[in-house]
Amino acid sequence: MQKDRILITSALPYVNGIPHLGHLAGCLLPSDVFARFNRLIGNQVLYIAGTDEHGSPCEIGAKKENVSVEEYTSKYHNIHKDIYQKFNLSFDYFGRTSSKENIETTQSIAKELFNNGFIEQREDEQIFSIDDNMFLPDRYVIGTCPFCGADNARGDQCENCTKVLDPRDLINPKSSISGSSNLEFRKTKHLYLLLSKLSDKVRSWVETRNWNKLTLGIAYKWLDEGLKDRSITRDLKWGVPVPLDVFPDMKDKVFYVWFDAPIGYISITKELLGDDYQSWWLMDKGASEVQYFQFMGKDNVPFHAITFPATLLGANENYKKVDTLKGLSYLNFNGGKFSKSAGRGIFADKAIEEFDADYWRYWLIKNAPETDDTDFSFERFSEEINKDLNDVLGNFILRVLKFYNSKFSNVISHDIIIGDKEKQIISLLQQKIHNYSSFIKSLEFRKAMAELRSIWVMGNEYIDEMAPWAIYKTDVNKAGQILAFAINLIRIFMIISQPIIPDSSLKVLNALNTSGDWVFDVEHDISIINKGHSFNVPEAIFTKISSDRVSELNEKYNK
Ligand code: B3M
Ligand code: ZN
Repeated sequence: MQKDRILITSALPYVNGIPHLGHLAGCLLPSDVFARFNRLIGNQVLYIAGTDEHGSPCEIGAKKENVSVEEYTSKYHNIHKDIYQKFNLSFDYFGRTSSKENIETTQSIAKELFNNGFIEQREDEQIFSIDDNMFLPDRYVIGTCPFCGADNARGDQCENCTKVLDPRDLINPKSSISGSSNLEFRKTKHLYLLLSKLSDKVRSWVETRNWNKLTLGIAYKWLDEGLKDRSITRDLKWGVPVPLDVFPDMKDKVFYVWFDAPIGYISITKELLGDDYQSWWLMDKGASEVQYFQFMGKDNVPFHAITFPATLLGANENYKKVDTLKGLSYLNFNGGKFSKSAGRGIFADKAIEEFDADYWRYWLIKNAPETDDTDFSFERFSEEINKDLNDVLGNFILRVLKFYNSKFSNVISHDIIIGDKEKQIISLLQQKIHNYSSFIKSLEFRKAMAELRSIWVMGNEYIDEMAPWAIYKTDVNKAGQILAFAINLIRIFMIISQPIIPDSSLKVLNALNTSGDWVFDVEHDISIINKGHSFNVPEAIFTKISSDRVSELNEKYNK
């Protein structure tokens, strides 16, 4: 079989602060399921992510913690990495955008853009805070909103009325860093990416994209409104320095974080593969064969559908660009936003202390915020974990294995007999596994999960209908055959569940002394475990979440 080459990137989470469940649900987990699935069916996968480490929030975070920015970003990079490992995210590499590879790659792409005439230097006026001794990024200027009168509107946007603002619009502006209103306009030079000049190139490229309606809608909205030239540098110390050999009067400037962050996808690949990165990223070096999937929160879509492709198109047409783009909505907590300051919501480091990764993975993928925001509550979480993982899946597995082991032994001594009922199950299962795979391939995770759950349900229906417990009293051999067939169902169920609940699947597959290779042909796979094959009965696979526990959790995380 011809292997596909699949490149997968997950939006790079900002390094400042601890990730919450929303970050996992709305980007990282779906990308991991997709990566695991593709590996499972035999494709060649490269799955890349990392932390987005530049921008003023890191400078400010470091100041608050009284450490250097390097120490600060390293500390949080490690926290992110550790948490994602605990959630079993299977990145081939988890890098960082502050790496030397990213600095080099960003600088060289900027040079290419400049040489091709797509970068220009312009002089601007910008707010300088005399007491902070720095130029203030727009969102660090706060004041009264001229539209709705809310205090504390930010210079880029008013959160109250959502109007997009210019810091000049604010009434009584002050610095959100020091609170000082000792501000003035100062002239400063910046590099502009000439998106207006790149617009036709981007449009022709977008026209070749086989994207969904939503993504195309966003892309054309931007294109139709006209792409505006964007400043891609900032007056900050922390960031990718502007290369002075090409831009000699740009001392003490760094690139804007959104300019260097997506270039991180390329540089993180370089860090992992060295020169072999080319076969994934350069069209004439093999990347034309690659299918590239990007996962991100919906607010990141314009950057991935327009500005990053524009950057690459302007630098060198030979760069691989995204084929399929999956933008996801948000996860809410009990109807509101996750908020650290308000003590609302559970953050990823705590979540994984409360429950095993598979519980979270199952729930968050089943309820992936695909079309709408998803609302998390411990009530819904426990209800679905108890029903689906315990009653449907876990119970089926344990009932069958325990019964066989106690009435016969842990070595199979029956043939796999395919009667009418079994025939029916085989063909339905074949169909459903096909549907499940198609849904994952088309990134429809909720539909895939509904299919998976309905596959699990087939196990219980089979033994309820065949009633080996009752038959055992009159026909011991027949009861054994039914159970032996059911044991093969368990094997198939766990093989296909691996991308979602890898730990539990592996535990059961190990107990069955069987491999986790993908099922191509149910008719063949259904008798892999046959006479002479031994198994162990695993201890409880999942544990129910009691209503007392739910109250405790609400007490703890929803003050
Ligand atoms: N760090 C935004 C976010 O975490 C941003 C994504 C960068 S992707 C190159 O939502
Ligand atoms: Zn407002």
